[in-house]
Amino acid sequence: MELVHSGKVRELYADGDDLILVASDRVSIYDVVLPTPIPGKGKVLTQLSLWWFGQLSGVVPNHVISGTDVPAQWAGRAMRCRRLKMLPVECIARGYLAGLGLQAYNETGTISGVALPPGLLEGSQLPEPVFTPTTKEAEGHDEPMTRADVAALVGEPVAAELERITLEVYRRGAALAASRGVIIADTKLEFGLADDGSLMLADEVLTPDSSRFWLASQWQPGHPQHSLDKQFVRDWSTGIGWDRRPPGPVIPPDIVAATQARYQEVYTQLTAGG
Ligand code: PZK
Repeated sequence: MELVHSGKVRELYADGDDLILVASDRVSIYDVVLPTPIPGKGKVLTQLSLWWFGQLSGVVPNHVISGTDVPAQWAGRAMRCRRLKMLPVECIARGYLAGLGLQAYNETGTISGVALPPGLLEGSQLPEPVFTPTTKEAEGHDEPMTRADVAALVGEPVAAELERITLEVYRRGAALAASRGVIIADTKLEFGLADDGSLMLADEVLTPDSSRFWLASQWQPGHPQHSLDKQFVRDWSTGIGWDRRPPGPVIPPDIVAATQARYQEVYTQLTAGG
């Protein structure tokens, strides 16, 4: 199969008219891919995405053709997808203050043009989720976009739909996760257009690689929050004095095992029961 894109932790292959999106077991922290894989991570994230696509199918159609009709070597960690014309916008919804949203708030009191109340802390919940689109940069970091920037790229009607659907996906996902003890602080979505012009949700959805997942029972605004999935790796890498510059350190077996178990728990906690 022809490799069409290779990301930090995933690959995209062409299979005739379809694409095969393959999630690896690679893990990235502080933007650096570590040399040690987390066995099962690719499967967990793929199965979680497939589950969310199903949960959200009433909100927005998606690019998934099949989670099972994929080459055997990637069984469980690949999705067969429709090839879309991808829109050049990272559609982000934020419900809590972290990362670039926190930085914008501290500098301006606003996020993507939305004025926020004073006195919010790192990790605070926002009064309402905010749509904070960014560019997709091939190199370097994505840049914030205004609604006008998005409209200039995709047209006003599509821009309005992107905002509405992104916020709706976030609200539904965050509400479901909250009912199971997990805070989804923010999430990044990607959309594309099908041949008939219809808007579809693409890529992965509401995974810990595309979103910030926090354990509700440990949430404490005023400090950086513990990431539900990668915290053992982050804490260990800090503890050994890694300076966050590549190459990343080899992860010892006990940290691999704890992180592997954590990914399985996140999947079970979100998807189990009704
Ligand atoms: C597409 N990416 C990002 C993902 C990578 C890169 N359905 C689609 N149609 C056309 N293009 C894409 C998709 C999807 N999803 C996604 N780039 C293009 C990406 C995974 C690995 F290397």
